[in-house]
Amino acid sequence: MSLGTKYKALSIETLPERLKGVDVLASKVGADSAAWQVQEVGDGNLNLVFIVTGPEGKAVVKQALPYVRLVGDSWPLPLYRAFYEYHALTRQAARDPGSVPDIFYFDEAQAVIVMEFLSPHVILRHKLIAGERVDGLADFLGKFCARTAFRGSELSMKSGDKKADVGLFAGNVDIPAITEALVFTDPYFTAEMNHHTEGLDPVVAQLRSDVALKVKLQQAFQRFVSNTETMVHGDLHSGSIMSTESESRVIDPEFAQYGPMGFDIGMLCANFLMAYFSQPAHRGDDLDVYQEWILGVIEEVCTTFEAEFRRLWATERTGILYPASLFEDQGHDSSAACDAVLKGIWRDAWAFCGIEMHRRCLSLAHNADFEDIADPAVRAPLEARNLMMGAEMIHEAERLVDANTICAIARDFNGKDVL
Ligand code: SR1
Ligand code: MG
Repeated sequence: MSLGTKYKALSIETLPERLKGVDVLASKVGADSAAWQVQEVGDGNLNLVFIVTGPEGKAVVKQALPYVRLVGDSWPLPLYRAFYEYHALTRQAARDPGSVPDIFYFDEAQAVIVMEFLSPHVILRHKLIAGERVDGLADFLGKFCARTAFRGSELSMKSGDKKADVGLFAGNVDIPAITEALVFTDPYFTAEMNHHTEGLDPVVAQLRSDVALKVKLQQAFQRFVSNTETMVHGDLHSGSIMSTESESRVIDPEFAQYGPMGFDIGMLCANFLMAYFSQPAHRGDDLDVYQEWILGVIEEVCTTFEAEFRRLWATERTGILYPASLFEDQGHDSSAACDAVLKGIWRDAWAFCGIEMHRRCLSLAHNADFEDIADPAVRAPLEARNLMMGAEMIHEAERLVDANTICAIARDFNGKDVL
């Protein structure tokens, strides 16, 4: 059933009437739409998100707005992002089964996706601010990043399928353009929508005058826009993950595009590092223990990623790249080739990581880890540690060996007065 060809934003009041004919939704929550209760819970920067509760259950209805919610209708944004989100979700579900919510229905004209209501999951970022732990988190995320990276590339896919998919996602222009501006460009000059905590000016001036840094980060940017080796989630931060005490899912892939394999894991590690640096403002006696738990998650995400990537390399290398015909079939070990591919992934990942650490403090769309710290005098020195470590990540990306080293650098900055 179609909801009509002319787009109209849903509201709490209109949703039951407009979606009552969507059989799959009725089957999840109950057919009597008059009994549905609707809450709007979207707390992201872009979309409407409704929870529909009926006599038989709950479902989530997500609808794109024709503008950036965070800014308002002065910043129009195409509805087609729901189309890419839907297609990204179906690919992630195939590449890492169970990693994303079940999708029940998609209406392209209305930019509406109806999906599974996850319960008792909450946004991971809120858990990290509250000092909560999630069992199995690192294993889940490391495998998600490795499986989606590997299985979305020509290490695994048929070349024709991969090319068709790159073509499909190439239509997603305006959403990656947000990343191109807000992540890779705006932090490094006085762009219009930028803001940063008072007191950070000396650090910001230092970063913006560091020409070698700008060269490195623009090289990473060049790889981001030019290298279409796999389908990336494109916005994998702790607000795009929902967790219980022991189960997690990845949500919100509307920024999906074909890009470098190291992008998602780099962004993800950046968000754990920002959680780490913000903790002194959120914790009491358990500060050290909880910060070490976060670093443990980073290390395990990375070791799990490597192990899973190597497992897939050994068992699922069915694409045109590094074929067995050139290696194993000739009696040649391909592990040196796998090492080289991983080395490139980590080089990219650490640079993207440092850039994400910068953008969340310097351009539009900061994160709650720092923003929830009400007192700028407390927030600024913590953000300064994060910013300076970000710069080191970008400068040193090619030389950083492993997550152990990253965590050692984080501990070092965590004990420094940078301002
Ligand atoms: C204008 S959108 C700002 C940010 O929100 C999204 O979640 C992405 O992170 C984007 O960069
Ligand atoms: Mg999002």
